[in-house]
Amino acid sequence: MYAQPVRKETTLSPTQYDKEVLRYFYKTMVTIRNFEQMIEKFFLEGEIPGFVHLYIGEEATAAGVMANLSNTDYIQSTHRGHGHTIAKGADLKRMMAELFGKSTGSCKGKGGSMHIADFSVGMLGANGIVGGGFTMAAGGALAHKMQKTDGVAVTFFGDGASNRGTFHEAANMAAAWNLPVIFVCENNQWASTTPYRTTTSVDDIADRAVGYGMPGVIVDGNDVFAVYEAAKDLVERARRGEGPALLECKTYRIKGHYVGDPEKYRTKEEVQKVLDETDPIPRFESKVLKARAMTKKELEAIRNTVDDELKEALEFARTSPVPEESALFEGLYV
Ligand SMILES: Cc1ncc(C[n+]2csc(CCOP(=O)(O)OP(=O)(O)O)c2C)c(N)n1
Repeated sequence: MYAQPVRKETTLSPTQYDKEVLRYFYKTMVTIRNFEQMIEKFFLEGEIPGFVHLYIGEEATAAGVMANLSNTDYIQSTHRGHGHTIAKGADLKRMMAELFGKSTGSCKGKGGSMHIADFSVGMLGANGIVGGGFTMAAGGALAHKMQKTDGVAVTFFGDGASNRGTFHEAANMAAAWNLPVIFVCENNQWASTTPYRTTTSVDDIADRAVGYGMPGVIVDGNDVFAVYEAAKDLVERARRGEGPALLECKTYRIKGHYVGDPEKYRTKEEVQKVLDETDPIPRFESKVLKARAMTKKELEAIRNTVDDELKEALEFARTSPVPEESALFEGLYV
């Protein structure tokens, strides 16, 4: 049996980190932020079709978890999936094209923002159905177990999704079958227009791990170091065959639930306070600079590379063709 969940903080100084990991953290977080700012702009201008949910403010969770995974590990994501997909290493050009609905997109332009998948990097798919991915991740973990690899599967989900039956069914099965799956809850305090505590009985989602006999860990989801170190322990444990775990990352959704959300349910001051105090990107910058683990020049060079890569991705997406009419019924499962 497991006791109550534990709260973990980072125990290492940035200088104890491999430089490549620090670079990955920063590049990933800045890429997600800038990619989404572009998407927001082009969606509002009508160039991107469909519906868009932004991950801005939650970048440290994707970067901290994914730094522990390789292309053969699986992830499964949500309607707010751009960050996970970028952090898992998906090709930016094909991803941008997918959002623009172009035939060169990772799903041939038929998935769009909420249904991006990129199997080449183990990204099994975003999902428009809240709570639709838990059992898929458990299935991915079962495949690893049956194939006797040391691969793991990670499923990301919101605090709202943790109240769906599929969470409980998958958590129970994963524990009963000792599957290498990590349940990562991104508790961003809101489920659409609903504040966390009005629909959820427990203070921490991680409390629920006890009921399924798996370890539960709580971290500051806006501290990429804390997320990385906590996820590392749980991923290594799963690789060793010690079973599933639940990691709750406390974070905050900076943007509206969807692009265009009038946000009548909260004040601008509430959002600004979180941005001023816990935005993961400036926090990372000041921490590595203070510890002299990275220089301003190194950070700037990374930001420039990200700008170049995003410009290239945008150009690729804009100049790609839309799918042919004849491709309309290709790739359908009936
Ligand atoms: C099964 C289902 N019910 C309702 C919805 C509508 N819906 C879309 S996102 C959302 C809120 C999800 O909240 P949470 O899981 O906390 O994720 P967040 O949006 O905060 O990232 C709802 C209710 C849906 N897409 N699927």
